Parts: sequence; C-alpha cells; structure tokens
Amino acid sequence: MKAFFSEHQSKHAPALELQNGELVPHAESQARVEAIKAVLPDLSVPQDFGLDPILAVHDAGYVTFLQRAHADWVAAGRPGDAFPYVFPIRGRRPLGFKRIDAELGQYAYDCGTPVAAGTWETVYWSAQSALSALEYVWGGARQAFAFCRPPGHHAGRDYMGGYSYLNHAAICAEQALTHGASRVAILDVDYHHGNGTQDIFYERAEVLTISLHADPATDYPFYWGHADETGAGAGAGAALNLPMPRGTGWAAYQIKMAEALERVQAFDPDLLIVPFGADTYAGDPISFFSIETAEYTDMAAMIAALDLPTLICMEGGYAVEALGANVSAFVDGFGG
Ligand code: SP5
Ligand code: ZN
Repeated sequence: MKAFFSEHQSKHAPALELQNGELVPHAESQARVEAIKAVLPDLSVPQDFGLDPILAVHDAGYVTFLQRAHADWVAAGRPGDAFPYVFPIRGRRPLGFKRIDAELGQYAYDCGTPVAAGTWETVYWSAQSALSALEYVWGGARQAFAFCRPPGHHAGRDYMGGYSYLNHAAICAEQALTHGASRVAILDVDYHHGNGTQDIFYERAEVLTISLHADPATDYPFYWGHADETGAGAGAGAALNLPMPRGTGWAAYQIKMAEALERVQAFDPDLLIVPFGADTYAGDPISFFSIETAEYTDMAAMIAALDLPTLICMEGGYAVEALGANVSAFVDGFGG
C-alpha cells in the first residue's frame, strides 16, 4: 500500500509524560517510528499543502501557540519540554494571558502531551503526510496509508491531549469535503476513544464519526466516548460510540465492528478515513484489549470489504517490539 511519511516527523521527541502519578518515559517514542518504518520500506515524501487545510479545522490562536510554545517555554527559563500544570475548568476565554503556563493550560487537557522543541515541525509534516495520502486516494487509488506521528485523534479544534496536537483525520475529512466529497465516514479503531475527532464534527451531518474503544468508565479519555454520545444539532445521530470492556478480544470486537460497518454502509460516504491504533494489541503496555497480530489482517479485510476509497491514519500502538508486525498485518488485510 502506498504510504506517506516525512523525516521531519522524527523531530518531536518528548522525554516524559505524567502517568498515574509518575513522570515516566513518553510512550509515543522515536522507537515507534523505527518499528513502523521497518515494515513500510517504500515511504513517499509528502507534498506541502501549507497551513490552509490545517486552519480549516484548527483555531488560528491554537496553531500559533503550537508554533511558539516551546520557544516561549525556553524564554521563560524552563528546562525540557513545555508542560501545563493548571487548567481553566470554566471554559477557555481569551483573557490575554502573559504566561506560557496559562496558555499551556488553556490549550491542553492532560499532562501527557508536552510541547517539545521539534513538535511543531513534526505535527505540521504529519498533517502533510495525511493530506498527501488523501490526495492519492482522491486521485483514484483504492487506499493509502498516512504514517502520521504523533497521533491526532485526541486533538480538538483548539486543544491538544492524548499525545495528539493536530487532528489528521479531521483535517483530511474537511479537505475532502471542500474538494467534492458530500459525506465522509471516520471509523476509529484505536484502543482509546477518538474524542477530538468526535468533538470537531459533533454538530455536522456530513461527517459520520464512529469509534470502537475501551469503555471510558475505566479508560482514558474518561469524559468522552460513552454510548449515549450520538451527535447534536445538525449532527444528531452522526456519532456512534461502541465502548467495550477491558479484556475484549477479536471474537467480541468483530461483532461491534460489523455493527460499525453497517452504519458506514448506510451512510453511503464518498470516503472512509480509518484512524488506526495498534494499541488494541494483547501486549500493549498501556492498554487492555487482547487482539493478536494476525487478527489485524481480519480486521482490515472486514473494512476493505466495504469497497470504499479508504485513507488510513496511524494513531497509537505502544508495544514497540510488535508494532511493525501489527501495522504490517493490518496493511495486508487491504491486499498489501
Ligand atoms: C493516541 C493514543 O493512543 N493516545 C493515548 C493516550 C493515553 N494517555 C494516558 C494513558 C494512561 C494509561 N495508564 C495505564 C497504565 C498501565 N500501567
Ligand atoms: Zn490509543
């Protein structure tokens, strides 16, 4: 399968994240990049579509914040990566903040998504990889793989979280809609709920967001992804959440997948976007499903059977030793 990746996407290398009360080595590591590169030997260099497609989804103030946050952090005399430590619970009003700490809290919702020196360069090119893969599919190819890194599905219009800064799937959905698509379906198969994507399109009828994920009652991101979230306003009924308990394996997962695929089919989209996380893998160090490597081929084959133009965007997957094999098994399900 044609896959896109830029070497600029290796620049983001956050050292630590706050997890369960400890600062631990960041799970979204450079080792992930090497593991995936090893199984995608023919990576294409993305084109540069510029900022416009990013700004069609993300708030301009948030985007300029991402561009300068680390420099502001350094200018404030701080070491390491830019971390938030205080968050505005009563909304994020533009109060003219004069401290990097206030801005970090305004634009972040967790302490797992620091802004490192190379973050902007990486996320910019990650979005360009996604847009290039979209262009390839929109040009008539059956599918393409956007090797996005870091992940994107937790990022909202004006916030970062869950290792995500720019929402690649949402950027591509919006880009497709402005280039002739009438309806886009997003089928998120990462272990975690795709809260940013859902939030961006929650009131939009032309984008169906579906997410299969661990029950947010027990798993990150907790506050979103519950079954009763189904869209609002014009988008009422255009969000579908299929939470599953910890321990879920392929036998139970594929029943939910069949339900999701029926909804995609009924929606009759012009394009399918699949945010793919290999963190549903049995051996994932921060997740608790029990899907095995070979079963990613079955999962992908089910999706491919829809016979829709399909764009895959890489999301999570933290079992580095199995990540290449899991990505490769998934790609194989589309016919290689
Ligand atoms: C894209 C993506 O997969 N983002 C995931 C972000 C998850 N961040 C918090 C995870 C906390 C997991 N804690 C489990 C500890 C196991 N020892
Ligand atoms: Zn995940």
